[in-house]
Amino acid sequence: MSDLITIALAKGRILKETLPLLEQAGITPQDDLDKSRKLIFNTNHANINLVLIRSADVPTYVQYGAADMGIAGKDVLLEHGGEGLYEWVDLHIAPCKLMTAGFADKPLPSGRLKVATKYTSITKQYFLEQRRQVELIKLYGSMELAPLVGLADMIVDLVDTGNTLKANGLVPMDFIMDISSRLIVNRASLKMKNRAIKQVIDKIEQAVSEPADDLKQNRVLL
Ligand code: PRT
Ligand code: MG
Repeated sequence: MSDLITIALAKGRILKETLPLLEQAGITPQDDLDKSRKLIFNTNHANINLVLIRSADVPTYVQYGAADMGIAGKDVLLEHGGEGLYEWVDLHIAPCKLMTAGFADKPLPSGRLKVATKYTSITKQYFLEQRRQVELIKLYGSMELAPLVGLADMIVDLVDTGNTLKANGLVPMDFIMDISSRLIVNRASLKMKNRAIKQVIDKIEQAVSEPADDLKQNRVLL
């Protein structure tokens, strides 16, 4: 019998794009992941289970082998650090850009910039490379509010359509990096359950390279 493989999936916006990809890979959950309150799901494959967790927790589950593989945003992976796991393939789903943003018409202070973000690790690295002294203010969401209430001069956040910034009177400024979701694999699982893991990876890689028509529309193809 094949080894049991657990795949960690992120709730929220990544899930919407993950489900058609899994479907295309021939992996079908037995319940409706969007509606169910369950956290562990069986699939049409007796040896493949899914767990549904917060996006930021996906690398942690995979790092410790509680899940053999997972799907998470590059932003989340960079913040996590990537210990104990391989970043296997770019799935090209949930694409967006990490950017700095602020007021269009307000000059930035000449001294230390106050930058609010959820992405403190990437942001610290970015401003280090820019040789710019900044004070980082860690937030867990709604970064756009910070400049409006004087908490920060600037934010670093993900931008997709730009509508959220616009709705709050802010503009995107400097591009930091492109972000998309990646398939990650636990290092020990890859060794111990090599055959079963490789089978799942192959299915997913094939789905990525041969997307169904309805998938293509949602994806940035390189
Ligand atoms: O929201 P919650 O705290 O519950 O969890 P989460 O933020 O971790 O999950 P979720 O569902 O928001 O998904 C986050 C993941 O989706 C990120 O880690 C990215 O890899 C990916 N992703 C892709 C995005 C966006 N696009 C995106 N636009 N995550 C967040 N946003 C937010 C952004 O932070 C900003 O508030 O959407 C807003 C900007 O969107 P536009 O279209 O208005 O520019
Ligand atoms: Mg969110």
